[in-house]
Amino acid sequence: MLEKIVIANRGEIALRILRACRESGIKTVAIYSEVDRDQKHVFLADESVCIGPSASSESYLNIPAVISAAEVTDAVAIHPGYGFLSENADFAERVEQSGFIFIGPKAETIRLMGDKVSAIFAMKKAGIPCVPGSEGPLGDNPDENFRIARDIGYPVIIKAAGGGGGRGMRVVHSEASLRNAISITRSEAKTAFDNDAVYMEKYLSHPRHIEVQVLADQHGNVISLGERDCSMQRRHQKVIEEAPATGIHRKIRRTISERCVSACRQIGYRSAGTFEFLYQDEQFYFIEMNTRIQVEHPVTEMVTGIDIIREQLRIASGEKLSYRQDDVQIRGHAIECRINAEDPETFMPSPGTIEHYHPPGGLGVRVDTHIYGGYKVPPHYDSMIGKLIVHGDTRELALSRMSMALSEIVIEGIKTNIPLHQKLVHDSAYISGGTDIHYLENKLGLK
Ligand code: MV4
Repeated sequence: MLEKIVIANRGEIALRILRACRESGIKTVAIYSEVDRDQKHVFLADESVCIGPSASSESYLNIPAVISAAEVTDAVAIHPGYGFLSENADFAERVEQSGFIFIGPKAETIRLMGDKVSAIFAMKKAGIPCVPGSEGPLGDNPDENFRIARDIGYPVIIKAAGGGGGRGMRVVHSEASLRNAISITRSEAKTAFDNDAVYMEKYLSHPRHIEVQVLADQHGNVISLGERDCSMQRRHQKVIEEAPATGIHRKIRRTISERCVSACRQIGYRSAGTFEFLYQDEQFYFIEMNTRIQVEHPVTEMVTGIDIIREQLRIASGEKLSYRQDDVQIRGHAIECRINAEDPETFMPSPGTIEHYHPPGGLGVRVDTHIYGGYKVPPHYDSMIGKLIVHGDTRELALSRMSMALSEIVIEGIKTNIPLHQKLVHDSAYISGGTDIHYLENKLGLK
C-alpha cells in the first residue's frame, strides 16, 4: 500500500479521504490555505502544510505549491478529491513527472475526456450510445451546418468542446438562429476555454440525468457499481442524488452498466470514473465522462457497501480491485441531500460562524461533513458544507429516514438549504420518482 499521501483538497472530501487512508494504514498530509487552518482534517492529519493565501488560485489551484508539499513531506502520492485540480490533465502529468502517483486516471485519459468532442468520439467507438449529433467539431460553412442541423432535426444544442458541466451551451429551435448561435457559442468558448471548437447535438427536452460509477484497476479488472439519478438540480448544481434510479427496468440498467465496463476496458481506463448520461424515453445518451471521485459517491457506497475511496487508493498502489462484478449487489435505496451554506429562498451564499451543530443519527443515516460547533464557513470557496446520506431497504424507507434526519439536524449561525430539502422530500412528484432535470427549476419558478 501507499505509505503517505497528500490530500490536495479541503472540506468534507478531504476528511473523507483522510478516513479512508486511516483505515488503509496510509499516513496523511493535509494542505490548507491561510483561512483553512481550523479545518477538521487539518487537525486529524499526520502532517499539514500551509500552501498559500485564501484565494484558491493561490493555494488549492497552485500546482507548484501542491507538488512542493508532497516533496517536503516525502509523500508518494496525491489525491486531488473533486473540483480544484482533480480534472486538470497538466497537473496529473506534472505530478507523475515529479515522481509521485496521481490518484486518478492517466493524464492522457483526463485530457481525452476534457475535450467533449474527443470523449464522445472515443465512447461512440467503444459502443456507448451517444446523442445524435455532428460527430465532430462544426466547421465554418453555414450551409454545411444547416444541413447537419436539418439531418438531426430541431431543436438542436450547440456545445463547446472545452465546456462541460453546463458551461458553454446554447439551444437552437430553428434555422433562423443557428448561424448566430454557433458564432456566439464559439466566441464565448474561445474566451472561457481557450478552445473555439463547438459541436451540435439533438436537444433532448425532458431528460433525467443518470450516471454510472465504474472502478478500474491497473490489471485490466473493471467493475460497475451501478447508476445514480442526479436529476434534482438547479443551475447545474446537484441538490439531491439517489441510487438506484427509480422506474428504469433492471435489464436496461444492467445493459448500460455493462457497456460502460466494456468501454473502460477498451480505452484502458484506470481508477474511479463516472459516465454521465441523459435518459429520455427509455434510452440512454452519453454526454460526458467525469474522471474524478464525485460529490455524490456515497449513495453508491451505501447501496453496494463498497468504499470507493479505498478502492482508488488500492488501484493507485497497483493492487487489484477487492471485488469482482459478481460480488457487486445493489441493496436497498440511498438518497443524498447536499447541505449548502446559502439562503434557501435566494440561494445567496451564507458564510459565517456555525454557533451550534447537532448531527442527526440512527440506522441508515450517514453525515459526511467537516463542520463543527464554532467552525467558520469561509466565503472563498464552494458553499457546500456537508452531505446527509440515508439508506433503507426501500426508497420509501430512505425518504422517511431523510425526512426524520432533516428535522433532527441543527445548524445555527448561518443559513442553510435544509428548508428546501424538507420541502422536496415531501413533494409529491419527487416522492413518485423519476422527475426530470428541469423539475426543480420549474417548481421554484412557480412560486
Ligand atoms: C444536453 C441537454 C439536452 N440535450 N444535451 C448540461 C450540462 C452538461 N453536462 C450537459 N447538459 C445538457 N446537455 C442535449 N443533447 C440538457 C443538458 C442540461 C442538463 C444536463 C444534466 C443535468 C442538468 C442539466 C440542466 C440543463 C441542461
